[in-house]
Amino acid sequence: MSHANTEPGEASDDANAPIPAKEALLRQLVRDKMDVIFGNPGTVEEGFLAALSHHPEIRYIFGLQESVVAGMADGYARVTHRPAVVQVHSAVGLGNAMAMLYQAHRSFTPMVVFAGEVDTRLQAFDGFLGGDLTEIARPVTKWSVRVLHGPQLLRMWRRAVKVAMTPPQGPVFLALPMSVLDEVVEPDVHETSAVNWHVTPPAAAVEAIAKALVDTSNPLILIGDNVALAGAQGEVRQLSELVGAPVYGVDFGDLSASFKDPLFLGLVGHGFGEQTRAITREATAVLAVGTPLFPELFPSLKPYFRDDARLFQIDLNPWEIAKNYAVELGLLADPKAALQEITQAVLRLSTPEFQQKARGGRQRWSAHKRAQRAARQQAFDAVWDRSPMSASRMAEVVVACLPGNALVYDEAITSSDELLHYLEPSAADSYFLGRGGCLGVGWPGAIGAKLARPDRPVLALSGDGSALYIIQALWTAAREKLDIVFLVCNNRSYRILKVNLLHYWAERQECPGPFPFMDLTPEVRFDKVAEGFGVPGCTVVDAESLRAALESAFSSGGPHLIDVLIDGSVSEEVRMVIRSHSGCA
Ligand SMILES: Cc1ncc(C[n+]2csc(CCOP(=O)(O)OP(=O)(O)O)c2C)c(N)n1
Ligand SMILES: [Mg+2]
Repeated sequence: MSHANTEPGEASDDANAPIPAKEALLRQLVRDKMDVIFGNPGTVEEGFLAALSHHPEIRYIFGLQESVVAGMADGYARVTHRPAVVQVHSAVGLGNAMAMLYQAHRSFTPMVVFAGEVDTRLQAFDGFLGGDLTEIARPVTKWSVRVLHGPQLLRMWRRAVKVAMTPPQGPVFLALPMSVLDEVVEPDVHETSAVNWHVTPPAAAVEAIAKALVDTSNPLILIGDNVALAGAQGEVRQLSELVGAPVYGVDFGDLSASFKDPLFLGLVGHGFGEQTRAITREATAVLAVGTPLFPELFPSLKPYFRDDARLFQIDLNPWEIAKNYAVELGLLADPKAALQEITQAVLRLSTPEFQQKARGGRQRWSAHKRAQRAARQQAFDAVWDRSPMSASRMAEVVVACLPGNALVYDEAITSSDELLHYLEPSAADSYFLGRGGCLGVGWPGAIGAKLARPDRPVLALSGDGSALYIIQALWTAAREKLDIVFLVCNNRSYRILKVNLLHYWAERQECPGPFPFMDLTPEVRFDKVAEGFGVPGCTVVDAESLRAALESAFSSGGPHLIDVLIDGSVSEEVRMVIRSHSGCA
């Protein structure tokens, strides 16, 4: 059957009968089970979208702004561990998506992004919406290309998928001129090949790392998102317990360890290197797995490690190995396979002295964790009855009301520590932290997560400031009737910027002054905004009404927004700065 006799979307008898390239691309998506497209349409994509409308097996998730679109794709890819497909509109749609693509690129989320553009014959006119799309996308993608020939579309598409999925994973971009999409081609659809990256390290390297961990007095394990990618949470716990080493999350957005593990001591944070040094500088041997060292905004210029510390780094990303710090051994290997091998080697090398030392480590660090938790609980108890309610009181109620199999997306910013204290997320793929530095990823990310796991209740927490970067994401949740509870941790400010400015003043021995541009006044009525987008909303001011709102939202289905008014003061931090500097009045 020739394509002239075949309706769009209708299967031809002959799989290779000529069809428009856009139709071939849709078949390729179905072949690879990449059957969700996140997008926002424009004129130059309309031909593709008209063809898509004949493919009910592919779902188009409509976002009202490209930042929302790319954010939803990010969440979807993080939960499915597969590449998400993103369609944006020419230079302007790509421009709107840039911040989300930046964060996806920095945090290694696999996505295939494409934009339409005019017919190649018209590009020389440099007309309306013209622009060099591939140059715009290049810095925030692993690979950025324009397809110029219809018959080559699927070859380049499949390569794009492979590049996005091969560690270090990340977004890729294709510019697809209308003339290329309309060209009639022999489709040649076949499954996209994947690179198997489960590479076992060489035995000698394994032996050397194991021996160092056995010989050393004070080991430390640092982990990041490539541990979660490899599914190596259990291997981290096993090795840390075997050698008695504390574990800290460094570049930690996915759940690379259970917060309930007795030796997992939390996250080092991505702000200040000095805080990280307090953790790293005592270690005599450091094993970093699947994480950059260090991704902080303000790295320390002083050494993070003792002069005689032995540093080992295992990652799937060669760029990150020995990027900033000399390593005794850097291993390009699958974290899961490497940790399994190292554990076996440690068991072989184990002696009674080593076992005693490891037992000492386990006792010391699990006691340290218990003491840390107790101190935090004490601090939370001290502000328990505060009005507006404290972030910790809010977190306690939220966690108590959370359905057992819930998936939590956390962009709670300065309320996140409180949430983590009560939640102690444990199961892989049950907790996702906003990453990559771009605010607003939380709510679209939760929508993507819900689409990936429709069977699980989803809670999306966001700071009030963060939510306002992508507030129209609520419309997509209403349109798709998604059971998501959107919770605003509303302190009516960019509170973290106040805390960071206090650090800045303290470092420079300056007295605190007024905070510039950090209060969100006039107040935003999130409940009314949500209702405008078709999402029932309410505002709560105390723990009891929060509990009632959560119970009702989780039991009634569809999206709900709960705006929780919490304490946004930073008076304790101000007092700390004043105490550290005697010159303040
Ligand atoms: C797209 C983007 N714009 C601006 C910033 C700078 N920024 C970092 S944190 C922050 C404030 C976050 O406020 P909110 O979400 O209310 O959380 P809170 O600090 O109050 O807990 C801002 C504006 C950013 N990281 N990303
Ligand atoms: Mg805030």
